[in-house]
Amino acid sequence: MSPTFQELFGHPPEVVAQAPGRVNLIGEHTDYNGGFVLPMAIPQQTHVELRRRGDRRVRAFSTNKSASGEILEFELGQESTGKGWLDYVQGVTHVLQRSGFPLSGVELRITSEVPLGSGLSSSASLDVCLLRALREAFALKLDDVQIALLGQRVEVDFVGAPVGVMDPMAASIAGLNVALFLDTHTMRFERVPLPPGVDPVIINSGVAHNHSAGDYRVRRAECERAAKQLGVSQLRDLTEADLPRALALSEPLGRRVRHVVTENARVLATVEALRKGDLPGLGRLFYASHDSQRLDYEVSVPEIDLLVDLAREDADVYGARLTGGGFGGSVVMLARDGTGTAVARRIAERYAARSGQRPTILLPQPSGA
Ligand code: GAF
Repeated sequence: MSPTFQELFGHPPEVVAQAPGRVNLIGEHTDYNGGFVLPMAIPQQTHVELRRRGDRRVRAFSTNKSASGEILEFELGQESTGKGWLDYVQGVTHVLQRSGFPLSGVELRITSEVPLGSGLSSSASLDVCLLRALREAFALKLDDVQIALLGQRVEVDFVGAPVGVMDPMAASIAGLNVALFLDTHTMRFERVPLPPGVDPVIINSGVAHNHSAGDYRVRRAECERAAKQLGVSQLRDLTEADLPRALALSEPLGRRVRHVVTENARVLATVEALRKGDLPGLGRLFYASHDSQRLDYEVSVPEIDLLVDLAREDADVYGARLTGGGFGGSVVMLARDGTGTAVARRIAERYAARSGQRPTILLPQPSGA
Protein backbone atom coordinates (compact mmCIF):
# COMPACT_ATOMS: atom_id res chain seq x y z
CA MET A 1 0.00 0.00 0.00
CA SER A 2 1.41 3.39 -0.89
CA PRO A 3 1.39 6.12 1.78
CA THR A 4 -1.49 8.60 1.86
CA PHE A 5 -1.02 12.34 1.47
CA GLN A 6 -1.53 12.71 5.23
CA GLU A 7 1.18 10.12 5.93
CA LEU A 8 3.59 11.74 3.48
CA PHE A 9 3.16 15.37 4.44
CA GLY A 10 1.47 15.40 7.86
CA HIS A 11 -1.75 17.12 6.73
CA PRO A 12 -4.56 16.55 4.20
CA PRO A 13 -4.49 17.91 0.61
CA GLU A 14 -6.34 21.13 -0.28
CA VAL A 15 -7.17 20.15 -3.85
CA VAL A 16 -7.71 16.91 -5.76
CA ALA A 17 -7.77 16.71 -9.56
CA GLN A 18 -8.13 14.02 -12.22
CA ALA A 19 -7.48 13.77 -15.96
CA PRO A 20 -8.02 10.75 -18.23
CA GLY A 21 -5.75 8.94 -20.64
CA ARG A 22 -6.99 8.73 -24.22
CA VAL A 23 -7.35 6.30 -27.06
CA ASN A 24 -7.07 7.74 -30.54
CA LEU A 25 -9.73 6.08 -32.71
CA ILE A 26 -8.11 7.23 -35.94
CA GLY A 27 -5.97 10.11 -37.30
CA GLU A 28 -2.43 9.12 -36.39
CA HIS A 29 0.59 11.36 -36.93
CA THR A 30 -1.73 13.96 -38.43
CA ASP A 31 -1.75 16.43 -35.53
CA TYR A 32 1.74 17.84 -36.10
CA ASN A 33 0.81 18.14 -39.79
CA GLY A 34 -2.20 20.38 -39.10
CA GLY A 35 -4.63 17.51 -39.75
CA PHE A 36 -7.63 15.80 -38.16
CA VAL A 37 -7.70 13.50 -35.12
CA LEU A 38 -10.45 11.54 -33.35
CA PRO A 39 -9.47 10.64 -29.79
CA MET A 40 -11.72 9.56 -26.93
CA ALA A 41 -11.10 9.57 -23.16
CA ILE A 42 -10.55 6.23 -21.42
CA PRO A 43 -11.68 5.36 -17.89
CA GLN A 44 -8.09 5.13 -16.60
CA GLN A 45 -7.03 8.45 -15.08
CA THR A 46 -4.21 10.30 -13.38
CA HIS A 47 -5.02 11.69 -9.91
CA VAL A 48 -3.21 14.55 -8.18
CA GLU A 49 -3.59 15.67 -4.57
CA LEU A 50 -2.03 19.03 -3.80
CA ARG A 51 -1.42 21.46 -0.97
CA ARG A 52 0.18 24.90 -1.28
CA ARG A 53 3.33 25.74 0.72
CA GLY A 54 4.51 29.05 2.07
CA ASP A 55 7.91 28.82 0.29
CA ARG A 56 9.15 27.98 -3.25
CA ARG A 57 9.85 24.30 -2.69
CA VAL A 58 7.97 21.61 -4.64
CA ARG A 59 7.85 18.24 -2.86
CA ALA A 60 6.27 15.47 -4.91
CA PHE A 61 5.55 11.77 -4.48
CA SER A 62 4.49 9.32 -7.18
CA THR A 63 2.82 6.03 -6.27
CA ASN A 64 3.90 4.60 -9.63
CA LYS A 65 5.76 1.26 -9.35
CA SER A 66 8.70 2.60 -11.36
CA ALA A 67 9.13 5.64 -9.05
CA SER A 68 11.69 5.56 -6.24
CA GLY A 69 9.19 5.49 -3.36
CA GLU A 70 10.66 8.73 -2.01
CA ILE A 71 9.51 12.33 -1.97
CA LEU A 72 11.46 14.17 -4.70
CA GLU A 73 12.05 17.91 -4.49
CA PHE A 74 13.00 20.96 -6.49
CA GLU A 75 12.90 24.72 -6.10
CA LEU A 76 10.56 26.65 -8.43
CA GLY A 77 12.59 27.94 -11.35
CA GLN A 78 15.27 25.25 -11.04
CA GLU A 79 16.43 23.62 -14.31
CA SER A 80 15.36 20.07 -15.19
CA THR A 81 16.46 17.50 -12.64
CA GLY A 82 16.33 14.79 -15.34
CA LYS A 83 14.50 12.58 -12.86
CA GLY A 84 11.84 11.04 -15.13
CA TRP A 85 8.32 11.81 -13.92
CA LEU A 86 9.55 14.79 -11.87
CA ASP A 87 10.42 16.51 -15.15
CA TYR A 88 6.71 16.74 -15.94
CA VAL A 89 6.02 18.42 -12.60
CA GLN A 90 8.87 20.84 -13.20
CA GLY A 91 7.76 21.37 -16.78
CA VAL A 92 4.25 22.32 -15.64
CA THR A 93 5.43 24.82 -13.03
CA HIS A 94 7.99 26.15 -15.55
CA VAL A 95 5.47 26.85 -18.36
CA LEU A 96 2.98 28.39 -15.92
CA GLN A 97 5.60 30.74 -14.52
CA ARG A 98 6.86 31.58 -18.01
CA SER A 99 3.28 32.46 -18.94
CA GLY A 100 3.12 34.90 -16.04
CA PHE A 101 1.09 32.85 -13.53
CA PRO A 102 2.36 33.34 -9.97
CA LEU A 103 2.87 30.14 -7.97
CA SER A 104 4.27 29.17 -4.59
CA GLY A 105 5.76 25.80 -3.70
CA VAL A 106 3.41 22.82 -3.37
CA GLU A 107 3.19 19.31 -2.01
CA LEU A 108 1.94 16.71 -4.44
CA ARG A 109 0.89 13.09 -4.43
CA ILE A 110 0.43 11.59 -7.89
CA THR A 111 -1.28 8.31 -8.80
CA SER A 112 -1.88 7.06 -12.33
CA GLU A 113 -3.96 4.24 -13.75
CA VAL A 114 -2.75 4.99 -17.31
CA PRO A 115 0.11 2.60 -18.09
CA LEU A 116 3.34 4.37 -19.09
CA GLY A 117 4.53 3.91 -22.67
CA SER A 118 1.22 2.31 -23.66
CA GLY A 119 0.27 4.78 -26.40
CA LEU A 120 -2.62 5.92 -24.18
CA SER A 121 -1.15 9.28 -23.31
CA SER A 122 -0.04 8.83 -19.72
CA SER A 123 2.16 11.92 -19.91
CA ALA A 124 -0.48 14.33 -21.29
CA SER A 125 -2.87 13.00 -18.68
CA LEU A 126 -0.29 13.85 -16.00
CA ASP A 127 0.38 17.32 -17.48
CA VAL A 128 -3.32 18.18 -17.67
CA CYS A 129 -4.03 16.77 -14.22
CA LEU A 130 -1.24 18.84 -12.63
CA LEU A 131 -2.39 21.94 -14.51
CA ARG A 132 -5.96 21.39 -13.29
CA ALA A 133 -4.81 20.99 -9.69
CA LEU A 134 -2.67 24.15 -9.88
CA ARG A 135 -5.46 26.08 -11.63
CA GLU A 136 -7.76 25.29 -8.74
CA ALA A 137 -5.23 25.85 -5.94
CA PHE A 138 -4.04 29.23 -7.29
CA ALA A 139 -7.33 30.32 -8.94
CA LEU A 140 -5.56 30.64 -12.31
CA LYS A 141 -7.65 32.09 -15.13
CA LEU A 142 -7.25 29.32 -17.68
CA ASP A 143 -9.88 27.56 -19.77
CA ASP A 144 -9.64 23.91 -20.81
CA VAL A 145 -8.17 24.63 -24.25
CA GLN A 146 -5.50 26.87 -22.70
CA ILE A 147 -4.73 24.05 -20.26
CA ALA A 148 -4.23 21.71 -23.23
CA LEU A 149 -1.94 24.16 -25.04
CA LEU A 150 0.17 24.61 -21.89
CA GLY A 151 0.32 20.80 -21.57
CA GLN A 152 1.73 20.59 -25.09
CA ARG A 153 4.37 23.19 -24.22
CA VAL A 154 5.46 21.12 -21.23
CA GLU A 155 6.23 18.25 -23.59
CA VAL A 156 7.81 20.25 -26.39
CA ASP A 157 9.67 22.98 -24.49
CA PHE A 158 10.61 21.21 -21.29
CA VAL A 159 10.55 17.41 -21.68
CA GLY A 160 11.85 17.58 -25.25
CA ALA A 161 9.17 15.40 -26.92
CA PRO A 162 8.14 17.20 -30.16
CA VAL A 163 4.49 16.08 -29.96
CA GLY A 164 1.32 17.58 -31.40
CA VAL A 165 -1.73 18.92 -29.60
CA MET A 166 -3.99 15.86 -29.73
CA ASP A 167 -3.12 14.23 -26.41
CA PRO A 168 -3.44 17.22 -24.07
CA MET A 169 -6.64 18.26 -25.90
CA ALA A 170 -8.05 14.77 -25.34
CA ALA A 171 -7.02 14.74 -21.66
CA SER A 172 -8.50 18.20 -21.17
CA ILE A 173 -11.76 18.11 -23.11
CA ALA A 174 -12.62 14.59 -24.36
CA GLY A 175 -15.21 12.32 -22.76
CA LEU A 176 -15.94 8.60 -22.50
CA ASN A 177 -17.73 6.93 -25.44
CA VAL A 178 -17.73 10.23 -27.36
CA ALA A 179 -15.05 10.86 -29.96
CA LEU A 180 -13.48 14.31 -30.10
CA PHE A 181 -13.27 15.28 -33.77
CA LEU A 182 -10.54 17.93 -33.75
CA ASP A 183 -9.07 19.97 -36.58
CA THR A 184 -5.60 20.66 -35.23
CA HIS A 185 -5.09 23.53 -37.70
CA THR A 186 -8.12 25.63 -36.76
CA MET A 187 -8.52 24.00 -33.31
CA ARG A 188 -12.24 23.64 -34.07
CA PHE A 189 -13.74 20.57 -32.48
CA GLU A 190 -16.96 18.64 -32.33
CA ARG A 191 -18.09 15.69 -30.21
CA VAL A 192 -19.25 12.61 -32.10
CA PRO A 193 -20.83 9.83 -30.00
CA LEU A 194 -19.99 6.19 -30.65
CA PRO A 195 -23.00 4.55 -32.31
CA PRO A 196 -24.88 1.77 -30.54
CA GLY A 197 -23.85 -1.78 -31.39
CA VAL A 198 -20.10 -1.50 -30.92
CA ASP A 199 -17.79 -2.37 -28.03
CA PRO A 200 -14.41 -0.60 -28.13
CA VAL A 201 -11.52 -2.80 -26.99
CA ILE A 202 -8.00 -1.68 -26.05
CA ILE A 203 -5.13 -4.12 -25.52
CA ASN A 204 -1.71 -2.87 -24.45
CA SER A 205 0.93 -4.97 -26.21
CA GLY A 206 3.38 -4.68 -23.30
CA VAL A 207 6.00 -3.21 -25.68
CA ALA A 208 6.70 0.30 -24.32
CA HIS A 209 7.57 3.34 -26.44
CA ASN A 210 9.16 6.70 -25.67
CA HIS A 211 8.40 9.78 -27.79
CA SER A 212 11.30 11.90 -26.65
CA ALA A 213 13.44 9.17 -28.26
CA GLY A 214 14.47 9.20 -31.91
CA ASP A 215 11.83 7.58 -34.12
CA TYR A 216 8.91 9.93 -33.48
CA ARG A 217 11.21 12.91 -33.97
CA VAL A 218 12.49 11.44 -37.26
CA ARG A 219 8.93 11.01 -38.61
CA ARG A 220 8.09 14.58 -37.73
CA ALA A 221 11.23 15.90 -39.40
CA GLU A 222 10.47 13.82 -42.54
CA CYS A 223 7.03 15.44 -42.77
CA GLU A 224 8.50 18.91 -42.41
CA ARG A 225 11.07 18.16 -45.11
CA ALA A 226 8.41 16.80 -47.46
CA ALA A 227 6.15 19.83 -46.89
CA LYS A 228 9.02 22.16 -47.72
CA GLN A 229 9.93 20.25 -50.89
CA LEU A 230 6.29 20.25 -51.99
CA GLY A 231 5.94 23.98 -51.30
CA VAL A 232 3.25 23.84 -48.57
CA SER A 233 3.47 25.03 -44.99
CA GLN A 234 2.06 21.76 -43.65
CA LEU A 235 1.04 18.41 -45.13
CA ARG A 236 -2.56 19.15 -44.22
CA ASP A 237 -2.64 21.44 -47.28
CA LEU A 238 -2.19 18.48 -49.67
CA THR A 239 -4.91 16.29 -51.20
CA GLU A 240 -4.91 12.92 -52.95
CA ALA A 241 -4.37 14.80 -56.25
CA ASP A 242 -0.90 15.79 -54.95
CA LEU A 243 0.18 12.22 -54.28
CA PRO A 244 1.85 11.50 -57.66
CA ARG A 245 4.06 14.57 -57.06
CA ALA A 246 4.74 13.49 -53.47
CA LEU A 247 5.63 9.96 -54.52
CA ALA A 248 8.29 11.35 -56.82
CA LEU A 249 10.20 12.66 -53.77
CA SER A 250 13.12 10.61 -52.52
CA GLU A 251 12.28 7.60 -50.33
CA PRO A 252 10.65 7.46 -47.81
CA LEU A 253 9.15 10.96 -48.00
CA GLY A 254 6.45 10.09 -50.55
CA ARG A 255 5.13 7.24 -48.42
CA ARG A 256 5.11 9.45 -45.32
CA VAL A 257 3.04 12.03 -47.23
CA ARG A 258 0.70 9.33 -48.53
CA HIS A 259 0.03 8.18 -44.98
CA VAL A 260 -0.79 11.67 -43.74
CA VAL A 261 -2.99 12.59 -46.72
CA THR A 262 -4.94 9.31 -46.72
CA GLU A 263 -5.18 9.26 -42.90
CA ASN A 264 -6.76 12.72 -42.90
CA ALA A 265 -9.32 11.47 -45.44
CA ARG A 266 -9.94 8.40 -43.26
CA VAL A 267 -10.72 10.58 -40.23
CA LEU A 268 -13.39 12.41 -42.24
CA ALA A 269 -14.78 9.09 -43.51
CA THR A 270 -14.78 7.70 -39.97
CA VAL A 271 -16.80 10.63 -38.68
CA GLU A 272 -19.36 9.96 -41.44
CA ALA A 273 -19.42 6.23 -40.62
CA LEU A 274 -19.90 7.01 -36.91
CA ARG A 275 -22.83 9.27 -37.71
CA LYS A 276 -24.45 6.65 -39.95
CA GLY A 277 -23.68 3.80 -37.54
CA ASP A 278 -21.86 1.98 -40.38
CA LEU A 279 -19.90 -0.49 -38.24
CA PRO A 280 -18.40 -2.64 -41.06
CA GLY A 281 -17.32 0.61 -42.75
CA LEU A 282 -15.62 1.76 -39.53
CA GLY A 283 -13.85 -1.57 -39.32
CA ARG A 284 -12.49 -1.27 -42.87
CA LEU A 285 -11.20 2.24 -42.10
CA PHE A 286 -9.43 0.94 -38.98
CA TYR A 287 -7.63 -1.82 -40.91
CA ALA A 288 -6.71 0.58 -43.72
CA SER A 289 -5.28 3.00 -41.17
CA HIS A 290 -3.26 0.24 -39.59
CA ASP A 291 -1.85 -0.88 -42.95
CA SER A 292 -0.90 2.68 -43.78
CA GLN A 293 0.91 3.06 -40.44
CA ARG A 294 2.67 -0.26 -40.97
CA LEU A 295 3.72 0.11 -44.59
CA ASP A 296 3.87 3.84 -45.36
CA TYR A 297 4.59 5.44 -42.00
CA GLU A 298 6.52 2.47 -40.55
CA VAL A 299 5.54 3.04 -36.94
CA SER A 300 4.28 -0.44 -36.12
CA VAL A 301 6.23 -3.30 -34.56
CA PRO A 302 5.73 -7.09 -35.00
CA GLU A 303 3.88 -7.47 -31.68
CA ILE A 304 1.33 -4.78 -32.64
CA ASP A 305 0.90 -6.37 -36.10
CA LEU A 306 0.27 -9.71 -34.40
CA LEU A 307 -2.53 -8.19 -32.30
CA VAL A 308 -4.12 -6.68 -35.42
CA ASP A 309 -3.78 -9.99 -37.31
CA LEU A 310 -5.47 -11.85 -34.45
CA ALA A 311 -8.29 -9.29 -34.64
CA ARG A 312 -8.63 -9.93 -38.40
CA GLU A 313 -9.14 -13.65 -37.69
CA ASP A 314 -11.86 -12.94 -35.12
CA ALA A 315 -15.44 -12.89 -36.48
CA ASP A 316 -16.57 -10.60 -33.64
CA VAL A 317 -14.15 -7.78 -34.57
CA TYR A 318 -15.05 -5.11 -37.15
CA GLY A 319 -11.61 -3.54 -37.26
CA ALA A 320 -8.37 -2.92 -35.35
CA ARG A 321 -5.40 -0.59 -35.52
CA LEU A 322 -2.33 0.66 -33.72
CA THR A 323 -3.30 3.67 -31.61
CA GLY A 324 -1.00 6.50 -30.48
CA GLY A 325 2.53 7.30 -31.54
CA GLY A 326 3.57 3.71 -32.26
CA PHE A 327 6.84 1.77 -31.92
CA GLY A 328 4.95 -0.29 -29.33
CA GLY A 329 1.94 0.64 -27.23
CA SER A 330 -1.66 -0.45 -27.74
CA VAL A 331 -4.18 -1.62 -30.31
CA VAL A 332 -7.77 -0.33 -30.43
CA MET A 333 -10.42 -2.67 -31.81
CA LEU A 334 -14.12 -2.34 -32.51
CA ALA A 335 -15.98 -5.47 -31.45
CA ARG A 336 -19.60 -6.47 -31.90
CA ASP A 337 -21.93 -5.25 -29.19
CA GLY A 338 -21.66 -7.28 -26.00
CA THR A 339 -18.58 -9.23 -27.15
CA GLY A 340 -15.85 -6.79 -26.05
CA THR A 341 -14.81 -8.57 -22.87
CA ALA A 342 -14.69 -12.01 -24.48
CA VAL A 343 -12.89 -10.68 -27.59
CA ALA A 344 -10.29 -8.86 -25.50
CA ARG A 345 -9.63 -11.94 -23.36
CA ARG A 346 -9.24 -14.40 -26.21
CA ILE A 347 -7.08 -12.12 -28.35
CA ALA A 348 -4.88 -11.18 -25.36
CA GLU A 349 -4.45 -14.89 -24.50
CA ARG A 350 -3.51 -15.87 -28.06
CA TYR A 351 -1.18 -12.91 -28.32
CA ALA A 352 0.56 -13.75 -25.02
CA ALA A 353 1.07 -17.36 -26.13
CA ARG A 354 2.54 -16.35 -29.51
CA SER A 355 4.60 -13.30 -28.52
CA GLY A 356 5.79 -14.11 -25.00
CA GLN A 357 4.67 -10.58 -24.00
CA ARG A 358 2.35 -9.73 -21.10
CA PRO A 359 -0.58 -7.84 -22.60
CA THR A 360 -3.07 -5.90 -20.50
CA ILE A 361 -6.69 -5.17 -21.31
CA LEU A 362 -7.70 -1.55 -20.72
CA LEU A 363 -11.13 -1.64 -22.36
CA PRO A 364 -13.69 -3.00 -21.63
CA GLN A 365 -12.37 -2.15 -18.19
CA PRO A 366 -11.74 -5.46 -16.41
CA SER A 367 -13.97 -5.71 -13.34
CA GLY A 368 -12.14 -4.73 -10.17
CA ALA A 369 -9.71 -2.54 -12.18
C1 GAF B 1 1.77 10.81 -29.77
C2 GAF B 1 1.82 12.32 -29.78
F1 GAF B 1 1.90 12.78 -28.50
C3 GAF B 1 0.61 12.93 -30.48
O1 GAF B 1 0.77 14.32 -30.57
C4 GAF B 1 0.41 12.31 -31.86
O2 GAF B 1 1.34 12.81 -32.78
C5 GAF B 1 0.46 10.79 -31.78
O3 GAF B 1 1.64 10.34 -31.12
C6 GAF B 1 0.41 10.14 -33.14
O4 GAF B 1 -0.83 10.36 -33.71
O5 GAF B 1 0.72 10.35 -28.99
